[in-house]
Amino acid sequence: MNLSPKRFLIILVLLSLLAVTLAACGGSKGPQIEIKDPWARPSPKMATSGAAYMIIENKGNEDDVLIGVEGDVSDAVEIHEMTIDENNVMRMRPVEGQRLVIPAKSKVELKPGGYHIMLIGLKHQLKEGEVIDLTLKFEKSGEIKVQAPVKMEGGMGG
Ligand SMILES: [Cu+2]
Repeated sequence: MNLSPKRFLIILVLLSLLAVTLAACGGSKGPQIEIKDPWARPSPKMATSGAAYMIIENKGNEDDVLIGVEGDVSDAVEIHEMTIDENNVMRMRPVEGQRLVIPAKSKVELKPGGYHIMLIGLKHQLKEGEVIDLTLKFEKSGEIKVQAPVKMEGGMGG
């Protein structure tokens, strides 16, 4: 193959264009977390704990992990999941290692009967109409603040 200086220059230009394109794609790499429909359940009068729910969507091309939640409505906040034991009894337990993986191009739904954010040691009763502040901590995306209105289940469609 005869590589004239002109051809060589064209190839060089094409290669550098390719490099620029790849770099641009690289910029959008990583997780891209979006929180949808956060809400918390009203707590019964004497209840010492409450629960909050939401949909955590990851539109990026890399997994992320929810590694903790902070809030000031309770003494502690834990990531929990509901499971059904051998006697068909529903139980909840803290998610192992407090690590909830949010896979790339996917979403994890926190909902009654499944994953939830447990508000342990409520400082006051959660009443409908109130809005609670939570800070979600992700391994790669960092902290994301969420405002969860307190409302009855299924209070809002969609
Ligand atoms: Cu729980």
